[in-house]
Amino acid sequence: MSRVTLSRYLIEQTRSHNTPADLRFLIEVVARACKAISYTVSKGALGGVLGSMGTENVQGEVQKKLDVLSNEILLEANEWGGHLAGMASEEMDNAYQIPGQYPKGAYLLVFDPLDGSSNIDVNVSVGTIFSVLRCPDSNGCTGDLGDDAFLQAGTEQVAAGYAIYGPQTMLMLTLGNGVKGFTLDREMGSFVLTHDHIQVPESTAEFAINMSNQRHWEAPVKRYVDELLAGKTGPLGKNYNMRWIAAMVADVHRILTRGGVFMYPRDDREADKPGKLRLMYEANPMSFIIEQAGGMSTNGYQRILDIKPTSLHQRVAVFLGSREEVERITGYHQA
Ligand code: AFP
Repeated sequence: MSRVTLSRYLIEQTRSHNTPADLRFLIEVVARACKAISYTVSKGALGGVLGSMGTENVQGEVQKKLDVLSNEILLEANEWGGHLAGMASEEMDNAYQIPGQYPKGAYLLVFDPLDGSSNIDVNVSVGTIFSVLRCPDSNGCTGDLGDDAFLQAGTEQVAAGYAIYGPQTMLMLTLGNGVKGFTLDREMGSFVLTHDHIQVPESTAEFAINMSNQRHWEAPVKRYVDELLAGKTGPLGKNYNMRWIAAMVADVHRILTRGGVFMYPRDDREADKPGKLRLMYEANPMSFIIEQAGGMSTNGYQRILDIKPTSLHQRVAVFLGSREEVERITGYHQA
């Protein structure tokens, strides 16, 4: 059987679902940038790309060299094609303006260029997460773009995806009609459709959470995790296993593959930060993907995709994955 590359898949989407040509181009450009990031990541110490820059991003986190390189790769790949009105990145304080010499387009691209950067120097999986929104100005976003153009609920996303740089490089993509997985064929240089029908199993016996924060969690999360740990003789009546990779891409990828529940709850350390994860760069795209694969995603109280952002770097608590477990933990918050 002939192989379906990402390009062919996108062209078929245009025929079957009217995917606009400029959105198709946008996805192809992002995929090309992810290939370049994959190549750069894989060089490791040989390419001099490990270690820190010695600078901090807007979140006050120390930037790794690969955070900065990946950010530059995505900006350079996407700024000239005429498909974007602007970009926003976890690594930049404000919206990125398309340079004046290039035409502007109808879409906004939002990304976390290198998720899981604490894994870089220890050769564990990292990834790139992206989300695509429409420019909100019906006359076209022609002038300089303010941060507020990006402050749209996750339900407004027209596409989202991530690349995972692990034993294989894969691109997982949703255009709003299911989730498809593509594996990078390094010899051919193309992403090939290898995971056609991705569904998160409804129930699971696997959870992911950073247990070292347990003492800081709110009561519903303490209760739920205590019940998970109680195993077969506890109220949930089964033994659970735990995994934590410290890169959301890798934990979500496992959940898309075999189910599970991923949690990054809010905690009581910094009252002004509801959780660690960023709504626009991490939680929204991953929630879109998980929902499109039949899973569920909430902040404990409401569907993440319904949250209207108030700032570009807003944080949020995240509970996502297999429906049965996300419903349970959400119910404990609402009790
Ligand atoms: P970095 O990309 O800044 O390393 O953060 C990754 C992340 O936002 C998310 O991908 C992980 O799930 C989470 O942080 C890991 O956090 P811990 O440091 O608590 O393990």
